Amino acid sequence: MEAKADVSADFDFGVRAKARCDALGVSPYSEVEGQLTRRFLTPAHEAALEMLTRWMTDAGMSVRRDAAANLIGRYEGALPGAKALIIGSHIDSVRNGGRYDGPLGIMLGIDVVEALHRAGRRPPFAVEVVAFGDEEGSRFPASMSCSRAMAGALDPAALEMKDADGVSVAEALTAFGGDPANIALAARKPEEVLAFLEAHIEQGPVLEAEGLALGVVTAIAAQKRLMVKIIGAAGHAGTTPMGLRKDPGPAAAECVLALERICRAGTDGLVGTVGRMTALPGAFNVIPGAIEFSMDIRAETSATRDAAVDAICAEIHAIAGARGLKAEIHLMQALAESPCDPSLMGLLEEALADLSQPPRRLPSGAGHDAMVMADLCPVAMLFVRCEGGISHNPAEAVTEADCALAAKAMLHFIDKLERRERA
Ligand code: HGY
Ligand code: MN
Ligand code: MN
Repeated sequence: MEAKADVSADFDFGVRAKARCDALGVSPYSEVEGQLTRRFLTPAHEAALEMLTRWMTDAGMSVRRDAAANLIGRYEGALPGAKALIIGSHIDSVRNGGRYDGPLGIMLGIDVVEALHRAGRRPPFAVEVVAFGDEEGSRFPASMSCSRAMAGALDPAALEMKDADGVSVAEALTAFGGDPANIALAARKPEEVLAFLEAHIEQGPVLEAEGLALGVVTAIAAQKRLMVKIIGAAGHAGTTPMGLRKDPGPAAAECVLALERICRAGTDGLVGTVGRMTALPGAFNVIPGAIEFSMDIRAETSATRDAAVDAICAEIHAIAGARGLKAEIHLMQALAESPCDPSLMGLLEEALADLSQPPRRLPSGAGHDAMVMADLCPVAMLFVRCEGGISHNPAEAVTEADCALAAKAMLHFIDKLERRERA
């Protein structure tokens, strides 16, 4: 059964979503020529919001920004001020990232609203499309600060976190036109929100391996981010005999191997990553005084995640101690596993069935704003196949056909949500 909205309108429903992600993949929507780096509260972020504002307005939405610099397009339902189905994802990227991780979910939301608008449809609920500014945490140490603000779950201390240039979130947000002092105003009331739907590339190989375009997410993995500092003694690289050094470098290498060994031996989808490592002061001819590195530990349950973190931290302290060094470990962020709403998953599966798509359920190893929005309302996630499962990499790719299918599935989902709400 075709969705009630006339999706044969004269725009490439869903296909345009991919083209718009591509359009935002270059400067001025990227901070770096020749690649996509769009971090929170940068001029590239501003340029992207200005373009999204135009596209949301053209689609029939009123558009506003909240105190956390979230961009929010609203398409009123049959009764003004009705509860909203929020469709959204993030507009920020990792450094030298892909074009679809985040933006695709926003552009598909805009296409879906435009299809409703062109068909003159007004569901019994409003539909909002949201572009969250900070999901990746690629500028400041913590991530998901924008969806946390909207869910009313942002720790005010996060506003004091500083980027590599020593600029705090609060300072950058103020300069961007946000309102850190009143960040609480960004929090939505549960009674205002019906549900949250996020369409996102799978960022993994399962759908492609099974020849499927779409999948229904069951739950999002638990994750912890930690910063480790192994402290030794800086020294002259030429005059200090090997036996007299307090070099944190080899110790850090042992720590990374310990992390790998513990995570390889784990179950429950346990994974661990050291994504950033810095030698201080960082000169050819200086034995580092300290080595700092990040740890990203994830698993399908918090229990497995925490057991691995504890084991890894114990080994780090033992390795440092055995070498007469000191280890400092700071927890930067903890996100519990987040199940998707069973009823919404069912509606998504029915939508896939309408399109003759198998109802493939799968967990998400990647974090998403949906895991934070689950504090506010029931959430659902639709996965879209991506080439080779590649993501956080400029080679990230999707097909127009899959994007068009995802948009149709979202529209069918809205039809079913409407039927449920009217029952
Ligand atoms: O790290 C993640 O899983 C997400 O891409 N921010
Ligand atoms: Mn993402
Ligand atoms: Mn990402």
